[in-house]
Amino acid sequence: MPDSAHQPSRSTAGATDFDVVIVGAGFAGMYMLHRLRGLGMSARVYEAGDGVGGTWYWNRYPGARCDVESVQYSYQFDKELEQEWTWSEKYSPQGEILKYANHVADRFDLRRDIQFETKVASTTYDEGNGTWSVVTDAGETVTSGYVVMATGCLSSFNMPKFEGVEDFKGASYHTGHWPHEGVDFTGLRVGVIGTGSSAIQSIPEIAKQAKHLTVFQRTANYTIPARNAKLAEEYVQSIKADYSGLRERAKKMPSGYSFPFNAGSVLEVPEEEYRREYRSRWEKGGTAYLGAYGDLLLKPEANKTAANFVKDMIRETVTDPAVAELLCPTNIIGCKRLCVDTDYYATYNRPNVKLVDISKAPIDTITPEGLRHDDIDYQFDAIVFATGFDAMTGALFNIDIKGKGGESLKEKWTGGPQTYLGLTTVGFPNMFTITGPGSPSVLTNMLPSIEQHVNFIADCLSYMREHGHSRIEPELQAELDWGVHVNEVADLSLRSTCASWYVGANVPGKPRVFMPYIGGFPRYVAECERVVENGYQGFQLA
Ligand code: NA7
Repeated sequence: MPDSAHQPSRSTAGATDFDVVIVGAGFAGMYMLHRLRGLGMSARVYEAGDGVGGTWYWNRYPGARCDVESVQYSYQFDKELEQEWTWSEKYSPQGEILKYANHVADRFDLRRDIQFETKVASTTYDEGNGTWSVVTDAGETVTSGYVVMATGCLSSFNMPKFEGVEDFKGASYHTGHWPHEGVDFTGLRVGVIGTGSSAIQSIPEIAKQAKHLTVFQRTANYTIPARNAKLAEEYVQSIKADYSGLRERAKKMPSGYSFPFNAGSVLEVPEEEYRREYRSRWEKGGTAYLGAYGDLLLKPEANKTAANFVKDMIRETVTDPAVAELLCPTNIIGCKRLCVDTDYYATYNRPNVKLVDISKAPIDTITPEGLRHDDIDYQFDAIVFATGFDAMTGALFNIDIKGKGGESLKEKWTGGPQTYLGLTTVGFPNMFTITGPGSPSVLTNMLPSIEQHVNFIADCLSYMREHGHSRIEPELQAELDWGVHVNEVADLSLRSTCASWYVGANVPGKPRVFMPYIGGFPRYVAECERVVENGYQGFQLA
């Protein structure tokens, strides 16, 4: 039952419990709430966790940190907030980002409108009233004029169906759902399944504690050293002295993230020169490695130059040549999301770490003592599943969302997500998705993308109120055209060509569709602005 602090207050419109229900209290849900309050609208946020922070609340595995530099992975809507908060490291650790989220929640007094430890089970659109009915897992039902899905892109963790998993006698963990009290692996035999970003960040930390660590790798991944460091006081001051300049430079980048980017072609540069450039970026660290040349994600032969340099670095770092070869990825660099690490490859030089190739044969079964692969039995005290997320649509499908005519979102998107601007979908009036599929989202710095979406939604609701509208739904043609455009730009990039979570390949049965919009942040923002200037072109307002 809901506690009394959360009894519904009347909405400003009077016909529903709230003007808006927001699902999720991560960075998207928190800022959405703040903007709605500014408009004098009533809102309730439902959050499954017992605190704010979203992905940073759940992903507490050892070594978890952001792969975007901290000074840019932050809100920019409030200049005082920007000045008063000081990041301590180049790439902030999970704990510091969570602290920041809590600071924001306190500073803007957000908690009083957030109902924690409550999942939304279903939302149903009532065509007669033009309202949404939202039912929680506690059985509470509230009505609202609008629903905003701030459910996150990487929030529904992916647990593949391994046979025998329930029989394992040791402890098992998923990186995306880590115990809050932390895990001490000291003296334990540990198995890690997966070698994506979460594994690449946690493996060096787990290896330091464990008696022995075995890593099961299906696909080798590219990772660039983070070169993480404490931020010098002078550097922080220089950023704060011109924060708006930094934000403006970032907004002009396709990724919404400011870093040194060279638009030229690597294919016109002598080998000696481009290798010098790759080395310099490898030494500086981070995903800016891929900003070395403009055609790295467009032409396979260009991509190879950057990929080969990383493979050379792997061979230089890892002392056992056979292990080094196993760690060398065979696919396009940057096709799967490029990872950023601290001592990942060097960890395989430790005597207590073993790499097992499972690319040719999958894990047979989890056993009570560990797991079996290729007729070999491995014994573990703990298994870590670093198997990623049901990205972008998983969290939405965990809610039974029903629109006009009782159509479910899951059914509508059986063949892949269909959206207008990644914000709305036909048949689901007055429902918005923050950083939904079909928007730049995971291909960009999430914080500015979240803010841009929240501002779009808040401005739209304000416009509707001013013009006496209470219903918004995209036009079918606008949605179809947007889908064609999203696919067209995806086809131009090498990023759409491999089995990544961008295309849903990591979840068996998920349709293979490149979900985020790869046309770049500036182009996307310009498109949203054009839509607004033309009186919300492509939307039906009633
Ligand atoms: P990822 O990047 O999706 O990585 C998941 C890893 O788990 C990856 O190596 C997968 O191999 C592996 N995996 C998944 N299913 C299986 C099964 N059934 N058997 C063996 N191995 C499996 O998730 P992360 O959490 O690391 O990172 C997600 C994002 O979070 C990251 O991109 C950053 O943006 C932050 P595969 O590659 O599919 O062969």
